[in-house]
Amino acid sequence: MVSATLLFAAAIAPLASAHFALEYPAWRADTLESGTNYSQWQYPCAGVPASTSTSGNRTDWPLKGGSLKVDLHHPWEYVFVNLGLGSNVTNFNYTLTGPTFWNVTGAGTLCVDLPLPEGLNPSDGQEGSIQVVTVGESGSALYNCADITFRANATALSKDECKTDEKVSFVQIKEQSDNSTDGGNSTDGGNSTDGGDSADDKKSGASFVGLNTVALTAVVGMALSFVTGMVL
Ligand SMILES: *[C@@H]1O[C@H](CO)[C@@H](O)[C@H](O)[C@H]1NC(C)=O
Ligand SMILES: *[C@@H]1O[C@H](CO)[C@@H](O)[C@H](O)[C@H]1NC(C)=O
Ligand SMILES: *[C@@H]1O[C@H](CO)[C@@H](O)[C@H](O)[C@H]1NC(C)=O
Ligand SMILES: *[C@@H]1O[C@H](CO)[C@@H](O)[C@H](O)[C@H]1NC(C)=O
Ligand SMILES: *[C@@H]1O[C@H](CO)[C@@H](O)[C@H](O)[C@H]1NC(C)=O
Ligand SMILES: *[C@@H]1O[C@H](CO)[C@@H](O)[C@H](O)[C@H]1NC(C)=O
Ligand SMILES: *[C@@H]1O[C@H](CO)[C@@H](O)[C@H](O)[C@H]1NC(C)=O
Ligand SMILES: *[C@@H]1O[C@H](CO)[C@@H](O)[C@H](O)[C@H]1NC(C)=O
Ligand SMILES: *[C@@H]1O[C@H](CO)[C@@H](O)[C@H](O)[C@H]1NC(C)=O
Ligand SMILES: [Cu+2]
Repeated sequence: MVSATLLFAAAIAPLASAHFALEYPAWRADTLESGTNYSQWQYPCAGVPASTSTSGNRTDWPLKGGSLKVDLHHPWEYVFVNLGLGSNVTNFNYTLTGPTFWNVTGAGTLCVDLPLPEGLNPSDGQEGSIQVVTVGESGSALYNCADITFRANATALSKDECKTDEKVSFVQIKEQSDNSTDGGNSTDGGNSTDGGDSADDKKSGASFVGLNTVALTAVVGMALSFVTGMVL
């Protein structure tokens, strides 16, 4: 006889394994660990409070932007990386995946150097938090945050430390700049930058936080598709 608890456990296990890890900068806490009340489903930072001088992780990050390393577990997902300034951030109002967000294909490690949006010039010692959001096909979202201190003496990860798995790549989702009905009329050469070095788009770093929020509203109902997807 199969108990309800067992069924529940069986359903939860693939869910947990499908979540993602933020490897660098160090996340606020290991939100994949069992026995905590953290949940990656929870906006804005999986229920993990910001680090303080006595608790949590805060990583020195270069003044012009630094490395980001995530471990993704899905065949593909959309990824948003947002930044907020302050020591206890509530407003993640800069995007580091500008002007939009990425479509990442392949499960595994993705490591990129992310420049700050133009015009954002934090000072040495300025604190902030990075929020990484992944959105699945159904629109449900997962969150992890890392706290940072901008430092003049901080450096990006070395090439050895920052490697993207061969099977992992991403494309920038195109900005919907105009109205022209969306039917394959791509006269603008829109070849989205691919993998590797971060997009040096001079596109104003316009904030797509709004779009982000829209995409993240429907946080329901994904569990089942995950479960079936991962179990079968
Ligand atoms: C800090 O980062 C480490 C390494 O990523 C992680 O294992 C730990 O859970 C994080 N949080 C705390 C509070 O140490
Ligand atoms: C999780 O929350 C419950 C209910 O608020 C609390 O009793 C428990 O101690 C919390 N567990 C941890 C690991 O914080
Ligand atoms: C950070 O902000 C949250 C929400 O506004 C608040 O509950 C928490 O106490 C703050 N933490 C610190 C260390 O100030
Ligand atoms: C982001 O929010 C901070 C404070 O919450 C504010 O000072 C800053 O001007 C905002 N920046 C943008 C680009 O909205
Ligand atoms: C994102 O990539 C996945 C798999 O590579 C694909 O199925 C999906 O259609 C892509 N989404 C967009 C908007 O390009
Ligand atoms: C960078 O500067 C900060 C503050 O002055 C210091 O705490 C830290 O150890 C320095 N880091 C390196 C790598 O020199
Ligand atoms: C987009 O389409 C709407 C409705 O058709 C129109 O009112 C608006 O002016 C258009 N905007 C641009 C930039 O073409
Ligand atoms: C593509 O766009 C141009 C300029 O707006 C228009 O003249 C042309 O008819 C469009 N072609 C198709 C196939 O929609
Ligand atoms: C994108 O770039 C690649 C390599 O430069 C090229 O082979 C491909 O045809 C381009 N695609 C489009 C839609 O321009
Ligand atoms: Cu998942």
